[in-house]
Amino acid sequence: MNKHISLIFLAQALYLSLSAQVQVKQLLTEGLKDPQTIDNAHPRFSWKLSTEQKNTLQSAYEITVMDGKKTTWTSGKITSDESLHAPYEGDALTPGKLYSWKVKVWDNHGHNSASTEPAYFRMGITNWKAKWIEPGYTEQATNRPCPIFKTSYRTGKKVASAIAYITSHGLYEARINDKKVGDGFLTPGFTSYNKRLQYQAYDVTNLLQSGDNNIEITVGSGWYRGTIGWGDNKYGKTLGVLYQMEVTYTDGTKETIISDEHWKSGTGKITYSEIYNGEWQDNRKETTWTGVKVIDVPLNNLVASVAPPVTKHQVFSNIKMLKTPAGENVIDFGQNLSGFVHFKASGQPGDSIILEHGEILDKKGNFYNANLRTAAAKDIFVLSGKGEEYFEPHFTFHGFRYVRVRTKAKMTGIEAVAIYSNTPATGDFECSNAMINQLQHNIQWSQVDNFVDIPTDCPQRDERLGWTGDAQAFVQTATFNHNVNTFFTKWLRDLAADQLQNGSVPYVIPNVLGNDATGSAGWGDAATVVPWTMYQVYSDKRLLEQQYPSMKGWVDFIQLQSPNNMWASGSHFGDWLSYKSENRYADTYTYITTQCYYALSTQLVINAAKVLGKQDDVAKYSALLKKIKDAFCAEYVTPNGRIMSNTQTSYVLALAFDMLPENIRAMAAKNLVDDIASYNNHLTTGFLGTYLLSNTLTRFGYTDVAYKLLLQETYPSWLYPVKMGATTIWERWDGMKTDSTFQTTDMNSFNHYAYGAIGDWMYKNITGINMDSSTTGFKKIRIMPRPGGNLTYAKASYESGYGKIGVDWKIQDTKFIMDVEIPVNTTAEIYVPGKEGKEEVGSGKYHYESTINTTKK
Ligand code: RAM
Repeated sequence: MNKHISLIFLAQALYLSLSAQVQVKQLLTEGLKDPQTIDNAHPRFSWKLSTEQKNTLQSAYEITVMDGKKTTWTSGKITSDESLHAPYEGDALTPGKLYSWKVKVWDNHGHNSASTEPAYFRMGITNWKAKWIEPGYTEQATNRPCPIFKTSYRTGKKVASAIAYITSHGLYEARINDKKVGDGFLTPGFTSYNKRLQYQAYDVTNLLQSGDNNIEITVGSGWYRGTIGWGDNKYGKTLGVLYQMEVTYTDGTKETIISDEHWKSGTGKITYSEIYNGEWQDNRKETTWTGVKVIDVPLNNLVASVAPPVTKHQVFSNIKMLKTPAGENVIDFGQNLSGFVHFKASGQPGDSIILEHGEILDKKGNFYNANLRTAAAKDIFVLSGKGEEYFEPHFTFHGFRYVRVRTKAKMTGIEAVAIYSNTPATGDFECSNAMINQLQHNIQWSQVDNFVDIPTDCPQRDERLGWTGDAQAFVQTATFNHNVNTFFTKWLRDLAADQLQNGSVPYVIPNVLGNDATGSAGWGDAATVVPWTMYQVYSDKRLLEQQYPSMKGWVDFIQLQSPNNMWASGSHFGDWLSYKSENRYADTYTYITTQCYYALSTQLVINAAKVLGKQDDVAKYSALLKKIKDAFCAEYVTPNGRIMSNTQTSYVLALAFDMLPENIRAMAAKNLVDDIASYNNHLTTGFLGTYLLSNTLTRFGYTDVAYKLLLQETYPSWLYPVKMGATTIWERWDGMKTDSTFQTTDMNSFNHYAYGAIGDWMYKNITGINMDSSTTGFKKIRIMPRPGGNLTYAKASYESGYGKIGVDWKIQDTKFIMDVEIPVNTTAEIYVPGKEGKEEVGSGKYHYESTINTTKK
């Protein structure tokens, strides 16, 4: 062997051994990368493994937590294949302290490796010294301008580290030396403020300088006192801030800067800002400063943030300028999004720029915003006239694709910016049908547009509330598209906080609609469905445990409403917005929906009780569940599986929640399919039936019918809005009719994720990404594609807690060709269409070919 060849050999051997070498990456603490506010005494650590070597499983791990160079705790070598949520089990961690951690793993091939980059986490604080401050001036009665609070802090020493802890009554934006602190918007977020007010922590070391430092915090009315849920001042009348900055100097000395009586307050350029109505800025305004009012508010509602903040995402700069038939200037950004428009402008002092936001053009092509109801969604900017000025709103967001502009000023650099919760994207889906791809695009967009700190129904009109029914219907799909574990952890804490004493769950969370707006079947069940989904998808057992009293509380509430085990009282939204025409309507009797959800939530409490080892509850709720189902069948079901109302939703709920005895399920499924056929292959389901419909059809052997519904292009169907040019999911199947007129102005959102819940079926069935239900977190994967609908290819990837699951199949003549990727530290069973049985595999990449029957169905 000559020298050259032997070098190549050596390099190859090195490559092989390196790529076979297991590596540890993506270290997360409580589901976040390097979080700054850990509120749990036992933070949990997760990591992913990577290696080119097939069939790799973790066999052991060792976590080490460090405080600087000092080891705080080490787990020791633990024999385990678990790489999600390993808890810290050392001594108490110090509030405010930054810790680092690393992990060493061993695999089943005898390799081991340690993480190369340490991960960090900082504990939240409990020792608040800061004082709540409010404006020292008397506020205007209406159109209240945004208060600004400021202080200046002087130091001659070199700063080694500075951490700012901030929260507010209202929404805050903090600036240090005129630089924005952090990249979050709408902070401190929307929670049930009186019970849980989040604070954020920021490492501001790099924003400080020696000498004078200006700290300035502007506060907007936001959800706290702005109009929300058809009223204002829901949480308080006056805005305020709480600021505490812990500074450590290079000489080791420390200083704490706090909000107190020495701060100043005033109003500035933001003369008005409201979430529904928009923001007004007047660049001619100067601030006159006065003192502040220190108020005595208990700090016991302060909690650390656990979810990612709302941040800026896609920027739309490729815009279309329209002159509408009405002669107005309208910008088309091409996508219905949540966020705002920013731009530069120059003109005369006092020139104004008025931007109004709308989702859709009317039949004639004119700007339309009547469906926003009372939400003005109007930003007004007034120029100082001094050179080029930049505008961007601070404390509002709009749901829009079109913007009507009125101005004399010259505008440049006009862009729309999408803002939403920074939940990591995890899923992608694509297939050979362009309309289905647009549907997937619309689902993805309606998800992010409505994940603006809380899961909302819609982002545009005077609503934007955390509707529980919408969230529970969509949550499973949401988990495919993004990692929403921490997002829902935050929201579930508010759900539990706002749950009534008797266990009833509000229609919306945070509850801004009052204690009478509670207790609807299919809505309140968010209390059980969401934590159970988080447990299944993310293996989040701690969350399940924390939510367990809330889950049980909801079922116990229902039980109180249900003499003889029948929930047949109260007012409920039922199968909201189901199909209605002049001659036919698909109304499902309300108390069929109540009884089915009573069973579902009871079942989920039983499931949770099993996981948590609560045997007494398992027995108790299992006995109850049997009675609920018996009562349902006695009252609503005939011996041959016909269910009262005879609607698609009545069958779907009964089948999906296992309400019927085994022997009549097939007959009930047949009735469902007959009903679909009687509508000429159209669905008629509303919010409750739709998200379960296709999965139920597949479960009972009717995937072909599910495909017919998916491919249906006429109303009511998923593709009808796509055909009408939708870029997001509509609230109603016929938000815009075939003649381009609108269904109604009253309640007609063009950006509502609820019907987007078909996404779950697409990932699970078209591409076949499933989990073996005996495991959680996709530890054991099941790949089971069900090609159909004349699709010639489909591919999806899903970033699970262990890593990427990928499926990519195509059909060539009678050949089915599929590539599959299974992440390290998981196993999978693969079902290949056209092949008998399944194949059990470990991690790695696999290629399959088979022959299938492609006769068109
Ligand atoms: C509407 C909302 C929401 C729905 C409720 C019942 O106001 O848009 O989607 O859950 O009604």
